[in-house]
Amino acid sequence: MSPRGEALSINMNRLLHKGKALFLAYDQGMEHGPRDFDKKNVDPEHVLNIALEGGYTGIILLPGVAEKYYHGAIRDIPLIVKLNGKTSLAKIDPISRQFCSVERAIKMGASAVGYTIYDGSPNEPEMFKEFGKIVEEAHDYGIPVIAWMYPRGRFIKDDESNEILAYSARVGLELGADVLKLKFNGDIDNFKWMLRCAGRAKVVVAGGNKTDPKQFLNDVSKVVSAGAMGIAVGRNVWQSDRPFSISKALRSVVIDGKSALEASKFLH
Ligand code: FBP
Repeated sequence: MSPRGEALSINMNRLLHKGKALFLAYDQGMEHGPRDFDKKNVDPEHVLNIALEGGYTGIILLPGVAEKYYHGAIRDIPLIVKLNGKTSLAKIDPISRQFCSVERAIKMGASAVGYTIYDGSPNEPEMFKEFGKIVEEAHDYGIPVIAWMYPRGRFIKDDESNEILAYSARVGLELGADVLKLKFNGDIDNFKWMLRCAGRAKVVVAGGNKTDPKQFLNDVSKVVSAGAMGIAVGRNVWQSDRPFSISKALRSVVIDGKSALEASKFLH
């Protein structure tokens, strides 16, 4: 129900092109710090321009950058505001608290909101509670919620094991997320099982550290063919020497359904 009482459906279409998602993530300045940046990509305008020229279907920002930079032509790209975040400085049990409301994100122009959940952390209950409230509020406004499902903490021995990844997929569904951002560990059969566990929640795959572009395209092609709705990528694009070329290649795989081999022509 909306704040006025009428039922609203969740509008995901604004974030998709041909039913697929190509999201550019740029929240690493808080999560990892400026060590991820060089003189070019430290400037949000540069990365927002990659998102615009590269034909991304969504840009993921924290509220500070969104408020100061999501203006003008860039507003053609749907905005996804991350409502929580943490630095890599505090060596405590993983927890990421909300510091932006759904309402504030909507005022910035958000078409969706995002939230990281460290499932398995001793602080999991706090994040679950906060996330539940976010889902309720966002759905009142008819916008989707994306959950970064990142199992982490002293009880998680291997955050990329098949079992833990599939567990995260199910937890995200149970918590009410519309889209789950999950990692791919290279085991495509397990990835298909993760999709089954995610049920009607859609899945986008996280990028990770910058890697060989051809290998990255291969992985993207595999997960999209298996049924992922798309990807949410950051460093593999804006840390690249040729961010526009890799963007074209990713778009042709994710949106146009081309093979990794066909798409690799954009890399030359
Ligand atoms: P990348 O493609 O650069 O890995 O970005 C995806 C992302 O989920 C970001 O949204 C977030 O800042 C980062 O990864 C979190 O990474 P970590 O695994 O270090 O927590």
